[in-house]
Amino acid sequence: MKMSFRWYGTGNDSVSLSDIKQIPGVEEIVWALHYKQPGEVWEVEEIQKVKDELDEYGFGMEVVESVNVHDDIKTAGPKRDLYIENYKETLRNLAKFGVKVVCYNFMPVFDWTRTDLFHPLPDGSTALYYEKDKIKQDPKEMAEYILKECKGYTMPGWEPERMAVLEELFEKYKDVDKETLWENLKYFLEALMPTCHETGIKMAIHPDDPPWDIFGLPRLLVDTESIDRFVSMVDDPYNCLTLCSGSLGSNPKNNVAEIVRKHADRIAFAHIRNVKHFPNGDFSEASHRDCDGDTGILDIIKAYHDAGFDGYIRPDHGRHIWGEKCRPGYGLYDRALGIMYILGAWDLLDKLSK
Ligand code: DNO
Repeated sequence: MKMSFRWYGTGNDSVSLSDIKQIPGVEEIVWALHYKQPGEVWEVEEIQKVKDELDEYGFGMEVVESVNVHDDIKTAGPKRDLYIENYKETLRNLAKFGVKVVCYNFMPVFDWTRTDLFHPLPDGSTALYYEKDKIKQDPKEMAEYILKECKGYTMPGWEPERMAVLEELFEKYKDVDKETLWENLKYFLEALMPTCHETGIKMAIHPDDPPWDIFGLPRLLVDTESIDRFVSMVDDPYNCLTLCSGSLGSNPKNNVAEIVRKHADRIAFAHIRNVKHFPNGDFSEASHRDCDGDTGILDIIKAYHDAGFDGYIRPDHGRHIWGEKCRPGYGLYDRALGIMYILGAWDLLDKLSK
């Protein structure tokens, strides 16, 4: 496997490339042009700027997270084919820089959702938290709540520009039920596969987070059955998964290690995150240490190791520790600890298997 670290870019992240360079084992930076709107083409000159920065530190740029998918593609809106053509052009431009994996999601309207971005934990740190009762049925109310609670940070998909047109966005999805969303996803992927073969880029979908319907919007990739459906719906080695243990692991019924064993050949990118469940359905994000949560981190790492996984791995959200001021879930310290935990387990498995 190749260890990677997500970085939001100069001026857009409290973590610097020189900080990341000091974490043992990181080969790749998971990056994106965060200022780009869904549907826009990523131009060569823009990508070149990122490459120049990463080259200075000897980091690879093989994984992009994310090239976001325009709502017209998700809803079969009037400009879907135009935006698909733009997406293909972006893939061709990315391929010129050796990009191998593009992560994206097909969640309607929002990306991931939490009710508290800095929830205090008993050890004095804070973490992302989901309290069922705080999910407002009215998404507008929820957006206001999130904007108020999140100390100036936004969760992806909850940007003020999008919140300003929330009603319009909901209107677009009003006739999109789960089956229609599946069809639209299939249409998108079938259109992209020839470009993926031509460029050597794997499309790696991120599962829905949390893995259940919210605000009356359908969510597709939520459990083993839906993941089985996804991989067979477009049965192509370039149609892959970003297997996020924390997203799927938010539902205690999901056995993530089993999913890894079943679909290792279609996982291009692994997000490793631990989640602790409460009996009422609330959950808190936790440190990467296996016993701090319920996700089965060691089983998952073992499943990847047993499969000879040679894709990309990154620690996912960390807690906020040692007073660090950072994007929710994306600080330096706890993610660096996560890397050392994953590498510790991996190196031992390597040693034991020799
Ligand atoms: C959460 C992330 C997601 C992911 C997108 C992919 O921390 O893993 O926001 O980047 O869903 O498009």
